[in-house]
Parts: sequence; structure tokens; C-alpha cells
Amino acid sequence: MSEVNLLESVTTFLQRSHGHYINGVSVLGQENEAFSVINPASGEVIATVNQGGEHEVNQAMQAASDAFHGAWAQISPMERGNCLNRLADLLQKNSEELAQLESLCSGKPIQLSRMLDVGASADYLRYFAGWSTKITGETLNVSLPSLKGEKYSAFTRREPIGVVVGIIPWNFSIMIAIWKLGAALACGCTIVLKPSEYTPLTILRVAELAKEAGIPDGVINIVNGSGAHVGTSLINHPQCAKVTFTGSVPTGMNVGKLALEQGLKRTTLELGGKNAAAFLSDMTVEKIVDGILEAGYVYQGQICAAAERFYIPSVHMDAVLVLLSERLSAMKIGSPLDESTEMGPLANKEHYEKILSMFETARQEGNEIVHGGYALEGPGFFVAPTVIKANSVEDTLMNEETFGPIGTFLSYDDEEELITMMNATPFGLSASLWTNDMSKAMRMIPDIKAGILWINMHTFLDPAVPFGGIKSSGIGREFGSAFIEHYTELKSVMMRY
Ligand code: TXE
Repeated sequence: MSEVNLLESVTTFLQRSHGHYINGVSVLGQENEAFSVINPASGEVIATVNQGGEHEVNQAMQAASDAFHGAWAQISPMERGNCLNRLADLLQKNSEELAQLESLCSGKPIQLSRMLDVGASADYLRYFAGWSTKITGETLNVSLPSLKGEKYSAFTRREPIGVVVGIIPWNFSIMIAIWKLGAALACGCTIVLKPSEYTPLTILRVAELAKEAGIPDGVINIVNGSGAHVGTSLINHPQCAKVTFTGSVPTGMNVGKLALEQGLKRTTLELGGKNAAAFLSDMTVEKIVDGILEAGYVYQGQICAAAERFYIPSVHMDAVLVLLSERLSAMKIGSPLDESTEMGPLANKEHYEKILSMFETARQEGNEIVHGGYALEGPGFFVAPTVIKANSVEDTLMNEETFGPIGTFLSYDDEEELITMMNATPFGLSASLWTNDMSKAMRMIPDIKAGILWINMHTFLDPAVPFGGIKSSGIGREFGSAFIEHYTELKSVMMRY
């Protein structure tokens, strides 16, 4: 396979002047400053995007509020679902254009962009579309005394929460935005999205498709700019009823604190962690290595649910590290636009520098770098996939999220001790347990502290299965039916008659 040819629509889109998407129109905004979008595979500027300011924030929030009370409130739940289904159709119709844009901006291998940012996004939209007609309350039995023959009845309603602010990271610039907007729109909310400064482009194109899908103006708005400025202004805005955020733990904590201070605004936080993958001794070395590659190295490890801590039975440790190093050496690292590429660059320069400093930390702490641990030559932000053998659970690489292609390994002998080690973290987004002994797995499931636990698999998400973290990895759940309570308020109605 070879490098894909860029579509003309991709080149034309990149050459346009970019800013924001407000009330159904692409606008450049009033600010003079622009920031550059850099292709992480080459380090070159591929587009510029205008920075937003108070004016754009106010316009977008007003448009979202008007649509919430107006056009979006007028249409039936069925039609809301139809809108999301039509947007899913258009994502699929424009699949290659969107996938190429995503790969150019984020360094994601093109096959993954096609499968996840476009293919899975369409599936998520269709899932949320189905929920739009199924959001219900309950009727309740009331036990109040009836002194003069009066009767009582009560019911609950799930009412859309209002204007949602969605703050998006750079790792899945289409898919995570779709998670937020699909959930919001299915529940009858409207949304203002703030993409990451590193990947501000793709969702602007999706917003244009949303208009083509018949989603009324103002229902989806996008304001580009920095987190500290535009992100904070959106959260502070009086018309913001809820914030949904995906990103790093420190930023998420600040966002959550600010939203609470600004009038207990509802908040969903999906943050990172230091996820564990543990293999029991009945697994073969080959199966363990297959599992490690699935859990830790897809998309350069830049997936919040990916594993970074690997626990291997001591009897298998040496053989696992040898085979894993062989498999990583054979991995094709290169252009994200080459269909045979298995690993691309890190998504941006700051992240690349952070990963290089993590290699340094591991060396300083006396960890053994079994494979990789260095930057690759040439332009772009490429590093070698890396395998580190830790000395103890205390080591930095066993505790701090790298968000890169770095697996840190520790051996164990005792399965009781294994669970204690897996849980010894302030985070709890995901974990995986790998064994052929399902009876043992079933007994261990309640003791492993994570929002999502995989058995013999890792990182796979499905719209029907709730996703979110415990402890410092977040608040709230996306998908399943769980998202509904985060995008609606529960109103109780009591009646005497
Ligand atoms: O993330 P941030 P950054 C990790 C990863 C990476 C590190 C930093 O380790 O190296 O975080 O990346 C917006 N108020 N993850 O700086 O800060 C910001 O503009 C409101 C893990 O990109 O979390 C962007 O849109 N918003 C992660 C979004 O928040 C603010 C995915 C995420 O930015 C803000 C990405 C503020 N004060 C990075 N400050 C995961 N676990 O999924 C920033 N933002």
C-alpha cells in the first residue's frame, strides 16, 4: 500500500480562511490573532485559524440559546433523531475527506481515522439518534393522607438541560466532538464546542455537514481559541447550563471547579489516568504480547483509555519483553497518510517534548529501557515505541500519564498482590485482565477499581456500554442510557385532585 492522494476537497478546505461556526455560518471573527495548525508528520503549517474572543463567545452562546428555546424546541424527538441519522449519512458520504483532514492535523494513521473518527462517529450518531424518542420519566405512587377524599398523582419528566459547552481534546477531534454533540442533541440540548488549539479544523467541516443534514442554525456552534481564554469564557457565560469536557486531569479539575463556582453548572469530566493491563500466568507469551500491543500502542498510545502499566507474571516477563521488542521493531512507523503505516508521529510538539522528558525521567530513576526511548530522525514529531522495565510501583513511569507509546512493565507472583498494585493509583478510567480462567476473572472483577474493565480485550468502546472514570479520572458517563441523566434535568410533578 502507499501514500493516499489528497482529495481536492481537502486541499481546498485547508486553503480557506478559518475561524468559527456560529448560527449556521462559518465566520472569521473579530480578533486579529490567528494560530497555526501544524502537520505533526512534517512540522509544517497547513492552515491558520482565527482566535476567538468575547464577541464570538457571546454570539455563539446567544445562537445556541435562541435555538434551544426556538427551532430545536419546536421539532419532535423523532425529527431530532432523523437529523442525527442524516448527519451520520453525510459523515459516511464524505468519509475520505474527513479522514484525510483528521490524519493531517493529528498524525493519526489514515486507516484509524477512517475507522474511528469517521466510521465509529457515524455509528455513535445513529445510536444517539435512537435515544431521542426514548427519553422518558416515570409515574409514581404517592402515600400522602387523604382527609377529604382527595387523591394524588406524581410523575417525572426528563427535560433538556439547556446550552451545553463541549471542550474537546486533540486526540479524536471528530469522534469526541460527536460524542458530545450526539448526546446533547438527542436530549434536546444545543451545543457550543471548543476544539483543541492543535486540531481546530475537522469539526468546522462537520458543522457544515450538520447544516446540510437539516440541523437548524444555532444548534451546533464552534468557537476556536485557547482553553484559558475561550474555554473559560464559555464556562463562565451565563447561558452555559452544562460543561462536558474530555482532556487531561489537571485541566479537567480546573474546569470542574470553575463550573461549580459559576452556579453549580452541571459537569461531565472524562479525564485520563494510568490504566493497568494485567496478564495471568495461564496466558501464553504470544497472547500476552498481542494483548499488550492492543492495549498500549494503538495510535501512539494517545488514547485516554489505553494501558500504560503492564503487570506480567514473573515466569513470563523476560520472554514477553523479548517478543514485544521484536514485534515493535517490525512495526511500520511513518506517514499517517500511508495506508500501511501502523504508527505515526506524536500529535504535537509540546506532547513530543513531554514524551522525550519522560524517557529522561525513566533513565534518571534507573529504569531499564528495553526498547526505544528516543526520538526518530527526520522532520515531524516521531518517537520510537518504547518498553520500560520499572523497579517498583513507586517509579514515576508507573504513576504519571505519558499519553504516548510507552509501556511500563512490572512483574508479579501473587494475584492478591496484583490487585493491590493495579488499584494503587489516584486514577480509575480503565483496566484490563487477561486470562483463560473465566471463573477467576469473575471473582476478580469486583475488586478492580476502574470505570470500565475489559476481560481479554482493551480500549474497545461501544455506544451501548457506559464509559467514564472513577476517582480522579472523571465524573459522569458517556453512552448507554447513562448519558441521559447528564444532559437532562429530572423534574418531579405532584398533583392533588
Ligand atoms: O490537554 P488539556 P493538552 C494529556 C496528554 C497531554 C496533556 C496536555 O498527556 O500531553 O494532556 O494536553 C482546553 N478552561 N491529554 O494541553 O489541557 C484545551 O484548549 C477550559 C489527555 O492539549 O486537557 C483543549 O480544548 N478549557 C487527554 C482541552 O481543554 C481548557 C486528551 C484539552 O486540553 C482550559 C488530551 C481551561 N482553563 C490530552 N485549558 C485524555 N485523557 O483524553 C485547556 N482547555
